Amino acid sequence: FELEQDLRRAIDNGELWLAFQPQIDMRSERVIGMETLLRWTHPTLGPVSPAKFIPVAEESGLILPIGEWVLAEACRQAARWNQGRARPLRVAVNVSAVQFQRQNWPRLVEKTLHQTGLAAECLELEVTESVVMQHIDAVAMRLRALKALGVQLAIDDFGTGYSSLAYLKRLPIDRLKIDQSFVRGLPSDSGDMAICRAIVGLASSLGFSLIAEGVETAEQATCLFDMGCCEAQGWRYARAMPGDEFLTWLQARP
Ligand code: G
Ligand code: G
Ligand code: MN
Ligand code: NA
Repeated sequence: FELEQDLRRAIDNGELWLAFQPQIDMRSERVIGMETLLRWTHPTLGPVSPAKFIPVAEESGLILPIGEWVLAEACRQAARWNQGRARPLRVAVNVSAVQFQRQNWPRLVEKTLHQTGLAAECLELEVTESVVMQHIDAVAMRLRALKALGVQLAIDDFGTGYSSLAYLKRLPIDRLKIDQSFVRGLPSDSGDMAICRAIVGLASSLGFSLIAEGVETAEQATCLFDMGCCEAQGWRYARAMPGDEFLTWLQARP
């Protein structure tokens, strides 16, 4: 409860901030975008892990105002970074089940794109399998409304939930994010190899793009690339960084 009280004040106090983790096209080694990751620096506790405060935010409903702020701030930053860029960056934002169920996301996204000037195709929303596999008809309708705005849709932590494949292929999903738990054991763990191959095969036959998360080593990157997964994010390339650091990092690349 104390954490909840503190979180309530965190937005106004400017204690929440965004970190951006680069996403890389492994073929060209170019940066193609970034995932937005929420951070909280508590005045006395210091950094509080999202694994700890996101559940508190979801249970208390605070994730709704916080999530609106994240979306607006991420779009605002991305729109600024994209000014004058030949290849605009894509910014990915995490949307939890509570947010998706309790807010009109198509309307919120439309408003935010309008206010920030970010091109719709430069915004990607990450939802989890649990979001898309609950209240299937209502969710499908919302996803189609979002897709109609021109944004991109990704399924986060893919492979850790319970997706109905028959249903998945009917949803307007652009990209699957291979969960980092399956990337960890590449290439030595035969189970992880099999799972990653299966996800790549599924994406290829159903027409989804792919990105692998948690890529830490050159071996993991090569392995994924050879399987047919061309995009990656992870410590092999860069950690999540505050906006100004991200921009410096970006400008230092060829
Ligand atoms: O970087 P990492 O420890 O920061 O992220 C932990 C988890 O918190 C991730 O699984 C991610 O999905 C979630 N998360 C990070 N930022 C946000 C956010 O802005 N909104 C929501 N709903 N979840 C987030
Ligand atoms: O949205 P999601 O739950 O997938 O958030 C990604 C999480 O993974 C964040 O907590 C982020 O800090 C973490 N992360 C990003 N890259 C790496 C990596 O290469 N290795 C590990 N172990 N964690 C990572
Ligand atoms: Mn994510
Ligand atoms: Na993830």
